[in-house]
Amino acid sequence: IKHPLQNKWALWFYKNDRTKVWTANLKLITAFDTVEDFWALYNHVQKASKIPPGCDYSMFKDGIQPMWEDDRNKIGGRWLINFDKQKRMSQLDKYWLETLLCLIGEAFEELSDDICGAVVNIRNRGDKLSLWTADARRGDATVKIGKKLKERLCVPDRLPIGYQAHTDTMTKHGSTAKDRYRV
Ligand code: M7G
Repeated sequence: IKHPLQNKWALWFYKNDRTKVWTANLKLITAFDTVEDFWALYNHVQKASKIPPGCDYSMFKDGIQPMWEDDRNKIGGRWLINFDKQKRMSQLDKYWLETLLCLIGEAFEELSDDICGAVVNIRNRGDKLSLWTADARRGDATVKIGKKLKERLCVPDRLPIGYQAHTDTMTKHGSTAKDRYRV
């Protein structure tokens, strides 16, 4: 018998095909709800550092699409960690795996219901990792989640990370949206 997870999760791939609209490039790889099936999937797919620039992986609770428009994301936001260009080879895969383990291992405990999923964006101008939560107005819960994420990823205290509401991100063109919270 396999070891059940508390939640069922789905892994998604965003393929950078500029001839299509953003949503059409988003593909569900598979959903899983056991520890064994997570590792089978993780070991089967390319490491984040090896997928082409412009592509993303997302892992979200089953039933939540990894986009701003989903009902469970639309009033939410994300904790965002930016990586220096040279960190892709040395660090990115380790951070992404630890983020996945935080999700399936329910590291956010009683705040689990606030968690929607996580995304890694492979970008030549600097890779990004983000943890998406359900409600950007929930300040205390959001800050607790951000602190826990930093702790689990061993992000040094001197490096603050920011949280942006999706409504701010989607209306911002060019430069980055303002931070609602910082830890
Ligand atoms: P990105 O891929 O999150 O970051 O957003 P990047 O700028 O580092 O590449 C790039 C563009 O993808 C956005 O400006 C949107 O046009 C589109 N996009 C990204 N996300 C997360 C969404 C989404 O959730 N929904 C829709 N409709 N478009 C999105």
